Amino acid sequence: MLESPRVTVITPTYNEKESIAELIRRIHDLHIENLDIVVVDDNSPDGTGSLAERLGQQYPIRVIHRAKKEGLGKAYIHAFKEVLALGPETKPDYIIQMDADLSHDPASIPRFLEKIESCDVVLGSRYTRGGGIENWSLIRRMVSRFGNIYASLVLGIPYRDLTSGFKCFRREVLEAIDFTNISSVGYNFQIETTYYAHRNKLKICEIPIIFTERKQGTSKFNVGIIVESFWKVLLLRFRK
Ligand SMILES: Nc1nc2c(ncn2[C@@H]2O[C@H](COP(=O)(O)OP(=O)(O)OP(=O)(O)O)[C@@H](O)[C@H]2O)c(=O)[nH]1
Ligand SMILES: [Mg+2]
Repeated sequence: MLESPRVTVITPTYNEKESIAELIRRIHDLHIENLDIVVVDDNSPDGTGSLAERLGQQYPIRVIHRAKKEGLGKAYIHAFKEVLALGPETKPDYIIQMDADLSHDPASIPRFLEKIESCDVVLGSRYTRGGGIENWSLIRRMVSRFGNIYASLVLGIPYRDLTSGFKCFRREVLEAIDFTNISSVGYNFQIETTYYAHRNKLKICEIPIIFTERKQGTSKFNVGIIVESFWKVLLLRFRK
């Protein structure tokens, strides 16, 4: 029998001590073979990093500790590089990225793994049939909707949810991306990885997800993140 693919789930954390244990437990309870979890913590003042270390005694987790908060884009790039540098025996075939605040439901992971068999990148999409958002204010919905339409028009790419943070990549896709080109810290990071995959003529698929607003912890959403996305999408459009 063929061995099941190796899967690594990466989740960045900054002050997520209320949700990280439940997230890890719910991923683990899916009983997916050959699955590892990487937590990338930016020295959370609430102790998420040390809590994740303790959870590592019970679950297959690796914790990357970074010295200071630098935004989720930097945290992901750090984790991607570490995972891609593993030896051939331990390198994952598929890499899933998801938020740690339970806005992304681990129960969707098997659908990502099914879809990635026939695609290079799978986007968890809130704006495709069957997808949606629970408990977001009208203003947050409008910002997200507008941001997606704007990015899709400026970049000329047809996907419906470009800012989603719940995604799955074949390892080769991440190997082909030059991360030195990526400087975004906020949602634009999500747009950039998908844009580079699109430019490399890879097959990008969307599956519906329901995004639920965080119930615990504090939001890191701010105007700076929106402003960054707005102008960096333009820069991206005109970059060779
Ligand atoms: N390591 C690291 N993780 C971060 C950083 N900023 C955000 N995150 C994590 O990235 C994920 C997404 O960030 P969120 O703050 O949930 O962003 P959001 O879902 O747009 O907004 P809210 O849920 O309203 O806060 C969460 O798991 C955060 O803990 C950061 O600077 N460093
Ligand atoms: Mg969130």
